[in-house]
Amino acid sequence: TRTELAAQACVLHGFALAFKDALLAGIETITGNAPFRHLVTPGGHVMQVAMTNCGHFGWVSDRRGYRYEGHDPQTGLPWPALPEAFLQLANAAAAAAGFANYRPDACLINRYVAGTRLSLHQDRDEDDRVAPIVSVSLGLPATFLFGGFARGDKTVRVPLLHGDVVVWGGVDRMRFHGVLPIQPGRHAVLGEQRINLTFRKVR
Ligand code: MD3
Ligand code: FE
Repeated sequence: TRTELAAQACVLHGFALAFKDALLAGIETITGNAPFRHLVTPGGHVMQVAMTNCGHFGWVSDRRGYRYEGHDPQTGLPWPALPEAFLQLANAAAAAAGFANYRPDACLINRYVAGTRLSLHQDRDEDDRVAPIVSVSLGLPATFLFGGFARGDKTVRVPLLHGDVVVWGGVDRMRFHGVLPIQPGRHAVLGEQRINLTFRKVR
């Protein structure tokens, strides 16, 4: 089933469940080579969410700013490749949401533990501001905040469960969004964490 959030944004409930073994194996390989780390914002704050990346580009933040980099600054190595199963999932989810021929070149992997939140923001570091972002939720549940085009616009709360996929593109691509603090709990497969993958077209 699916929930429409806006003209070009929807939740595909459970869409990633068919891919979960490949997702978990991929995350193991990726984080073995590019470990989760807490980035520092340009303002000097340590981010609550731990992050890593795979694909041609990875999102990084430091005192100099936010940007995409071809190499992991922590190891000097290229980011791990996007596994084929990740690309197939992202492409199939985008197609189901009405975006044909989606070919992401980056995947940001976020890890949340109990109490971790992600404050309201826009994703504006990608050159392509229209191509969809495909988001895959794994592990502990989350409440996603879906806003408008100005920070102060009303937000709606969207519950996201293990296996849910959200697709946002076109006119809804630049909406403000965030994640409320994760409630303590244990997921049967992922344990005491939530992992979110966001596929992006950067260049
Ligand atoms: C709506 N991640 O990594 S994914 C992020 O659950 C991020 O980890 C959240 O926001 C997470 O930047 C939310 C869903 C998402 C991603 C991008 C969007 C929603 C979006 C871009 C525009 C509108
Ligand atoms: Fe975001």
